[in-house]
Amino acid sequence: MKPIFLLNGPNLNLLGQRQPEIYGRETLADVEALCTRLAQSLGHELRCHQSNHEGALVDLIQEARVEGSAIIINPGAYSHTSVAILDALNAFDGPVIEVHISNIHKRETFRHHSFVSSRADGVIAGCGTQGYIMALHRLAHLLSAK
Ligand code: CA2
Repeated sequence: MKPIFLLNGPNLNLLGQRQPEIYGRETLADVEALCTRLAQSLGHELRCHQSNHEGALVDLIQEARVEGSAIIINPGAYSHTSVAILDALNAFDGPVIEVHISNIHKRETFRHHSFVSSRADGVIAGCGTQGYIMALHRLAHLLSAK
């Protein structure tokens, strides 16, 4: 079975360092370590990446196209702007779950629309970093049904 890719977009490297009232107190390293352990217990390998650069995220999605079984992606602010990330995801054949730590629908209007949601097989928002855990459980289920 190919690995699941966990991709995080711009500024998510700052998790746990600022704005804990919105994004919680866990660091990205905490989240990645927890998800890696959970993935293993579900019988999957996890590959974690974070980038602040749109093109680098497109490259990672293209890598997942060849080497990955599924994608969990929090595209950060690129969710609301990036047709390039949407196009890259549209070229990926496996299941995609979009995660937002905060409830983007409860925030500023410009955060209400995500280009990625039109491709995602599932969208989790407002569940904190637990959303990544939920996404992994969902993917394990979808991949086992294949
Ligand atoms: O709620 C989410 O997960 C977001 O994808 C986070 C993005 C935001 O632009 C989206 O609208 C919703 C921002 C990530 C910024 O992350 C930080 C974490 C800690 C401190 C500062 C920024």
